[in-house]
Amino acid sequence: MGRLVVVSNRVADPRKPAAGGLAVALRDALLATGGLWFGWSGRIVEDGTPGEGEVRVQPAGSVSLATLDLCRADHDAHYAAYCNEILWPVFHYRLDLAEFGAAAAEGYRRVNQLFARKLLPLLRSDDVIWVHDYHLIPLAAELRAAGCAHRIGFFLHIPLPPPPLFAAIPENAWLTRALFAYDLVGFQSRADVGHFVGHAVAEAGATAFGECGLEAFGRRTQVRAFPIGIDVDEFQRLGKTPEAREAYETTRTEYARRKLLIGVERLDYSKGLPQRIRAFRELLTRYPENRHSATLIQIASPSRETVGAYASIREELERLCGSVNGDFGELDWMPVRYIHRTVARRRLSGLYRAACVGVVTPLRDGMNLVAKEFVASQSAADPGVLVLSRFAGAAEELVESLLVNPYDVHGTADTLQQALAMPLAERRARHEALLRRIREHDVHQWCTSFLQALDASSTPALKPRARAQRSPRPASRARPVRSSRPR
Ligand code: GDG
Repeated sequence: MGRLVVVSNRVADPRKPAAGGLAVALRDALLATGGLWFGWSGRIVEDGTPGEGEVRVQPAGSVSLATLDLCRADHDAHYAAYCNEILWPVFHYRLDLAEFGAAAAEGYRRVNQLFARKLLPLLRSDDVIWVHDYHLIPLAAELRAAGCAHRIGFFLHIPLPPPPLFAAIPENAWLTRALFAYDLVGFQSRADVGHFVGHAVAEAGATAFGECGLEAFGRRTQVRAFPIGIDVDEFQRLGKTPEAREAYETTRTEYARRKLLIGVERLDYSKGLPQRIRAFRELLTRYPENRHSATLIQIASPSRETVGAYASIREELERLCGSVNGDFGELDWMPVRYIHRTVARRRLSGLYRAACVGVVTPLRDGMNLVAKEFVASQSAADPGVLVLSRFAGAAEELVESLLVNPYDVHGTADTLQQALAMPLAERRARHEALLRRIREHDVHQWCTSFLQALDASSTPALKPRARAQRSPRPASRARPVRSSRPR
């Protein structure tokens, strides 16, 4: 394989362990090929010109980091509006929260064009390009329109909704066509692949070829599921650090007479936090033996706080936690410990280990790495139980967890009770099977299998060069989509 070029909204120095999941995942491939990582710098130029931005390239060992500043108008239309107020809610099945608007769509396209224009001069002929996530769906189309013939893959970290929901996005035809500019499109789950294929066939008249090929708009692309994993060894090493041990010991000592349940996520409406607190209340109501004992530690790290929907979910969550504590708490027992802060990664692994139950109940999630981190952190001799939403991508793989419907508050409460009461032998058997699976499908296997599939995706354009992409609006002008309405 040639040099790996990664493009994502944000970049990180892959040598730094704190850089986070994606950086850890891509580190080996980037280092091995002397790769380039391209993305937004995180800087906003208040009075900059829309569609313009300065690129800085800096070395990070053998890897180059290229970052681009965005002006205020581009940032607000692309990231704040189209990404966070349209694609994120609709892709998480929340049409009710979407704030559709032509200006946002234009900004989204403008930033993707800017990314393409600034990336092109940095490319070498043997580069393989891997584009990440919903911020950059049209990037390959913009690159192709400028003559780029490189192999380009795309991975969507969040879910792809069923066809009728996707079709509600006014620019759905343009987005669908844009995905066909990639040689390989990867999703988190088989369900997501099914949704994309269903949409492309129904709306764009796509036809299947080979095992995972789809043909439309004069192009062929491979469409497959690549469930993302974690770095199990790295996470287990974190668990042995002094900070993790200290977090484990302190928590165990403080809650020696209690049974701990833990939830960890960004405070996002997709994560099902209010439903979880209601289920926990129901657990205390229906199974009174848990009073004075079961304690839910809920870490909800701040996220996208300027978006209205995030402020409301925070208020709702705080009200629900307050009412459970008010109604059930005792002088020496607080049922819910709600923490609206980011906890250091090393401490997290100690907290996971100290808990009897990991409560991972999103209403919708691409994969959910917390579920895998919880499993990796458990002691094999006395492991905790994972209670997992059937609507997380991880549910396709982690079938030995206790799967719940997070909308069913009573059912979730019953399952929490089952988890708290599970005999040791069953806990061990389930944990062993889960750990084996997350080891087999860890983040390195995810990265390697995607890049191998991209390398093997001999799916050249059916025509010598793909046609330039049309404007995102109006969707009805984009041919050859048969209809932009859901069927
Ligand atoms: C997107 C998709 C997909 C959380 N709170 C703290 C903290 N975290 C860390 C967790 C975990 C990560 O953030 C969250 O990952 P998830 O996968 O659970 O969810 P998203 O952030 O929504 O990620 C998701 C993922 O991309 C990867 O493709 O699985 O479906 O939505 O690693 O540990 N980390 C620290 N303190 C916190 O308070 N240090």
